[in-house]
Amino acid sequence: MVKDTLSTTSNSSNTHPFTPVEKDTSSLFLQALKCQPVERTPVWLMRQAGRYMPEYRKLRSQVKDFIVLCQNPELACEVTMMPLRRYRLDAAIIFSDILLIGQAMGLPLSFQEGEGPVFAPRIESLKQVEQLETNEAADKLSFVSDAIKLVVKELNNIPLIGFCGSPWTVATYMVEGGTSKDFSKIKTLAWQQPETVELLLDKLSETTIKYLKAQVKAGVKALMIFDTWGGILSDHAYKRFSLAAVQKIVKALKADEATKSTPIIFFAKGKYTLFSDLVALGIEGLSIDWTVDLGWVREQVGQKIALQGNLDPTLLMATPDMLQQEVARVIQSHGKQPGHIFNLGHGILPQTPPEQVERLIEWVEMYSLRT
Ligand code: 1CP
Repeated sequence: MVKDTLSTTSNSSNTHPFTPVEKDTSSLFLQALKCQPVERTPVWLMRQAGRYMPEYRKLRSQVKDFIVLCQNPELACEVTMMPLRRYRLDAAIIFSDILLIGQAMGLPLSFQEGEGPVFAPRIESLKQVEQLETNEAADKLSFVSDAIKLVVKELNNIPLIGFCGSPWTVATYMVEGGTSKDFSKIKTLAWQQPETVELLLDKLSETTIKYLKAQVKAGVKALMIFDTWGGILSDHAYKRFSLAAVQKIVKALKADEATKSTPIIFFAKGKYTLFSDLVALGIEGLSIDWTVDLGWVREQVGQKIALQGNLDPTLLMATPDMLQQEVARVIQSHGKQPGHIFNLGHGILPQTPPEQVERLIEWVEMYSLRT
């Protein structure tokens, strides 16, 4: 039924058959990221390896400590591959976490059952920030490079995405001590001692640049910067505390021969008032949450930057009919021009039924518009 109502614009299988067996689709993700025409919309999902998968839960019941899982290249490779074995996805993302960098810089991190990440002690003073390590910190994350090398061998041409958190987003966890509801600790520190927060952001930026360069050297084909919590700041504060650090990272990567051609996707969750600044970063893609219409975003950003997104992750708990309609709506909202990578507007939720992911991927293929 959904298909009928949309048949004038949908790329239904009888008009443009997609035959994965005959065609090499390995570079669809990178082509779309370069805003080149593609025969169908590529798809991958934020947090595609995670607790919604029975095989992941089984491994997690054996390896109780999440950090141990990330630090073991063989296990991290195995988890990265789990969704690729189950679904026909167009990209993989290395299994790791944005917070490990804080630990590498010397702030003890743990992940507690039901509680999420915990930094203890949390950052409260300039002195603590001064003591954070930057010289060797990126080297302490070499297990991520080792895992990348293993995954690249297994992936067979499917592009692997490397990632980091934005310095601001990582700093929120280091100052709050973990997940926060109102971010009052980091905001208070920023208003009372902006130089302390800025030093922390500088140190995180410096380490992140080295860390991302190492990921590219190890074999990732694209990079993603997650700024999950930039949206809690006013535009003015965002430019100072989040955007400036991301700018520094992008500038350093684009100035280096070894990394300048690796495309970068930026997830500035909930920050849709500063599109011209986001585009001016000189990145290749923007990841968009579900609160805005992709077609509207496309009008704001022009044709030269790819858009990734933006299905509400809770729609994976909807009825199949509703999910189907919404997949079609997202694709049609972006429209026929090149540069759309289908994804969720945020990470997949642990309660997601795995068979809904299978349906989603099938429907992305069915409703894809040839660009
Ligand atoms: O098994 C478990 O209990 C751990 C759950 C888990 C997983 C699967 C955590 C703890 N991290 C991860 C992996 C992860 N984290 C990936 C892997 C690759 C993939 O996408 O498959 C990525 C890209 C992240 C990124 C990440 N971690 C972000 C940015 C994206 C986002 O979702 O907003 C953030 C904010 C984190 C912090 C973090 N790590 C883990 C949790 C539960 C959280 C979020 C805590 C919070 O809600 O504040």
